[in-house]
Amino acid sequence: MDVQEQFADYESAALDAVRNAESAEALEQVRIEFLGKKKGRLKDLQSLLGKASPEERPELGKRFNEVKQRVEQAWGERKDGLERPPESVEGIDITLPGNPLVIGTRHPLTQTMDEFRLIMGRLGFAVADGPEIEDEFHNFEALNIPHDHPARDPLDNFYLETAQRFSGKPLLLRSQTSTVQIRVMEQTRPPVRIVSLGRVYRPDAVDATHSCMFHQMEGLMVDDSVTMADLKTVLRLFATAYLGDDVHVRFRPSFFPFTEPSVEVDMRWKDDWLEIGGAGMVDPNVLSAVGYDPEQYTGFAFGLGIERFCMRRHGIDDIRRLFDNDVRFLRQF
Ligand code: FA5
Repeated sequence: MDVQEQFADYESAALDAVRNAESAEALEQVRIEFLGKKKGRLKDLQSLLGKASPEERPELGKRFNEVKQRVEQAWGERKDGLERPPESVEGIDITLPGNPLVIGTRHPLTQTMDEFRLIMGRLGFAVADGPEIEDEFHNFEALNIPHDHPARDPLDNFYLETAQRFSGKPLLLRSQTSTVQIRVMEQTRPPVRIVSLGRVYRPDAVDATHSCMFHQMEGLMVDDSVTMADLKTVLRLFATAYLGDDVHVRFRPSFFPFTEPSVEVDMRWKDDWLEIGGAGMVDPNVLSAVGYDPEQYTGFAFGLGIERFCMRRHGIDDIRRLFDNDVRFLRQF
């Protein structure tokens, strides 16, 4: 075999070995055998150069370098290929998109409340919070609900006997978010413009439209000259923002101890009237209880049932579906 043939033989054997190496270890063995610096087949090839005549040497040197370069390049490419993740694992094409990860969705009531906060924020109302465990002052007295009022009947409220033993005064789960009106006014001076959204508790008989735990959005605005027209405007803007332009808001005379005059608020949407809450002008006694001068300030307040809105918007026919926590139902929202 002449020198040229030996070069060709080396090159084809090296390229075959590189192609057939199935692992990094096998490829390293190929490197030692074909490209090793101290011994191995490249070294043998190099020694042929030394034996060549001075005339042949430049041509052979060039050929040697070309062959060496091609083998090194093939080796480098094979190394990259082995390090790259395979595109197919046991018949599975791992470059295809996988099944989407099923993550949870926000509860429809949470979505409704987030949207309410946003709408009321655009109308200039800040968000306030209050505790769900309340004392009688904030749940009743400051709201002008006297001691002998039927709303304070233990049978109509969830009183907490154990908590009372520790605190030394009667405590209960708040029955309305109107408690937050008092807590906010105790701590701020007018102008006041807040909403408060949260859970309230009543031992009501549970049916398709009533739950013993539900959510309300309280609204309160107090300033120099707040009127009933402001109240209706805010409620109409709110209702149309949530449901759409064809919403009508209607007031019916009513009674709440903490507002005077008081109204029931109804809303008509898609030809159906729906009672959504109570409202009215803040009673002067309430303003006095928190140290506001009723001669100087007026205000309106409202309390809306959040479930009713959410059910109407999404066509949910039974309030209990919101609390069953059946993911097949909740996943739809
Ligand atoms: C009140 O709770 C007053 N605090 C509202 C208010 C606030 C009046 C400020 C004046 C000024 P009422 O008890 O009507 O009012 O409840 C308000 C709304 O809560 C109802 O219209 C209804 O939408 C909802 N609601 C009442 N009870 C339940 C219940 N058991 N389950 C679900 N939603 C209820």
